[in-house]
Formats: sequence, structure tokens, C-alpha cells
Amino acid sequence: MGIFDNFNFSKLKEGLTKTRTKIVNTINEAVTGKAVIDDKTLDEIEEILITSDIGYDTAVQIIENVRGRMKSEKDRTDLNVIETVKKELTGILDIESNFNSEQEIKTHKPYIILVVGINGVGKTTTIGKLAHNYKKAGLKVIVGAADTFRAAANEQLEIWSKRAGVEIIQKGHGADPSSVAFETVQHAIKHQYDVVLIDTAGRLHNKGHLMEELNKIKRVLSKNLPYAPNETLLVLDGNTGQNAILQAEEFSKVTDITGLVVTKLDGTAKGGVVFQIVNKQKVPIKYIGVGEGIEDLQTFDSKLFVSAIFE
Ligand SMILES: Nc1nc2c(ncn2[C@@H]2O[C@H](COP(=O)(O)OP(=O)(O)OP(=O)(O)O)[C@@H](O)[C@H]2O)c(=O)[nH]1
Ligand SMILES: [Mg+2]
Repeated sequence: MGIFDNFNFSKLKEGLTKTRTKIVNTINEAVTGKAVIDDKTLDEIEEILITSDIGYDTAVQIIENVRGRMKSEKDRTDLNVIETVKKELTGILDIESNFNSEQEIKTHKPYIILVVGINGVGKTTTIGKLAHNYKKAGLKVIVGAADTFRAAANEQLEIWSKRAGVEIIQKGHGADPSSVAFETVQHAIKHQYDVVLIDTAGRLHNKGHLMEELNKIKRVLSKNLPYAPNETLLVLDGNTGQNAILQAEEFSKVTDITGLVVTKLDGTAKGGVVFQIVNKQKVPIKYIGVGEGIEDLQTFDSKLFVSAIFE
């Protein structure tokens, strides 16, 4: 877990209720009453995983490993099979991150976080929640409204900055996003801020333009501070299933993503997509969104996530 004291297990469990029904209850139904789980039942479980947004390749990989682990018949009890599937799922999420924000933040002042993603995934909301958490951790926080494309984007970030009690740098609608990023960092350096969060547009005239603009922001940031940005967080909407995977692929092609934020995991039946995202991307999920409120951002913890689904 990170510097935030933001983990609320019951909230996570509640949010994942539909995902649990889809994955765990169905697996339970498939195995209950069977003295030995045969290959046909394992095929059935594979099918359940495939249709739970875990993705074809990931599901096949999981069941292959389960078969490998449970060679003898006496191993193949219903409880054992469920426990093994759970272990495999945890294993997928457990990717090593050599990046430690807590450590980095101590040695970089200001610490710059750029937040990217397509429109409507939850970037601005995530920035509001992050600002709140960093502030709660005792740090001096500023947000930069570099989404100058959408008319109401400024106002929305301003509302969040007020909620979080942090400062905001903004220019008018249509201003150059890079210049907003530039000014925010300049201000942060001058006034000794600890953390800078830069909001970006999710939609520009076209996709190429969007990626170009993000890279321009990055260039401006690193011209200001050679180490910036410290983090580039890609926000994905957990409700969009397969589309989230495609977005992660597209963004990773053009920009270095250091971490993922998967939002809207409250109330979705598609929570299984988290496994697919991690398995395909090999970029760690740093945070998950479990609601629209300021407290509804949690540090992602793979073991607790799997527990929240299975318990
Ligand atoms: N239920 C739920 N809703 C969320 C979550 N995160 C964001 N939202 C909602 O998703 C909608 C879009 O969020 P924004 O933060 O505006 O998304 P954005 O990526 O900034 O969108 P653009 O600025 O248009 O690109 C809002 O209604 C948010 O309240 C979450 O974790 N759970
Ligand atoms: Mg926004």
C-alpha cells in the first residue's frame, strides 16, 4: 500500500458484488456436488473466466496452470480447485513494480504527475481524489487544468480543487495545454509545492492530435524539470471491458505509462477486466476508483482485490 490511508475493504467488496456473482458464484455452481473435478468441469470454469472479461488468453493460461498444479485426482476437490484458481488470479495481479512513489516523492520536489486517458474515463475525478489524498498525507498540492479543449473542463477541475482544498492553475478555454502545464510547474517550483497533478483532455480533434499534444506536454514538463513527469497515469474505465485493453495498448505505443488507474469498479460486472489489463499490459495498476466521492480512490492491492471478489 502507498502513503494513503485509503483502503476500505467493505466498500471494495460491495462494489465488486456483480463481478463476484459473475465469476465466483458461477464457478461455485459448476463445482459443487462433484467429488472430483474432471477435465470437463475445468473446461467449464475456463468458459466462465472467458466470459467474465478476464479475456481468452488469460483464462486459458489460468486453467492450464490449474491443470498443471492438480495432476492427481485426490487434489481435485471442489475447494482445492477454487483455491487454486484464486491463487492463479492473485499471481497474475502480482507483478513486480520497481517504482515506489513514496520513495520518489521524498527525493523530487515538486513531484509531477500527468494524468491521461480518453474522454469520460474519470481523469478529472481521479485528480480530485488524488489531490485530496496527497493533501491528507500532509503535502502541498497544486493541480493544472491542461484540458483546455472541453468548455466546462476548467470549472469541473476547479470544483474538485475546492473540494480537496488545493490550488489550481488555469487559463481560458482554448489556451495551449502545454502552457498551462508549464505555468503550473513554474508556480510549483517558485512556491515550494510538493505535488503537481496535471489534468489533460480526453478528446481533441482526432486521436493523432491527442497523442501529439500529450507528448508536447511531456516535452514542456521535462524542459522545466529534467526528471518530469515522475508519473504518467493512464486512466481506464473498468466498465468498458475490452475497450480498456485497446486504450492501454494505444497509449502505451506513444507514451511511457508508469501506472494505471482503473475507475468505476463500483457496481460493475466487468471487474474481471482488471486481470486482463494487468496480464496484457505488464504496467502496474496503482489505484482503483470505487465511486464518485472524494474518498473513493483506493491504492490497488492485488491480494485484497482477489479476496474482495472471492469472499
Ligand atoms: N461510479 C463511479 N463513477 C466515476 C468514477 N470515477 C469517475 N466517475 C464518473 O465518471 C464521469 C466522468 O468522470 P471525469 O472525471 O469527468 O472523466 P474525464 O476522464 O475527466 O472526462 P473528460 O474530461 O471528458 O475527458 C463522472 O460522472 C464521474 O463522476 C468511479 O470510480 N466510480
Ligand atoms: Mg476531465
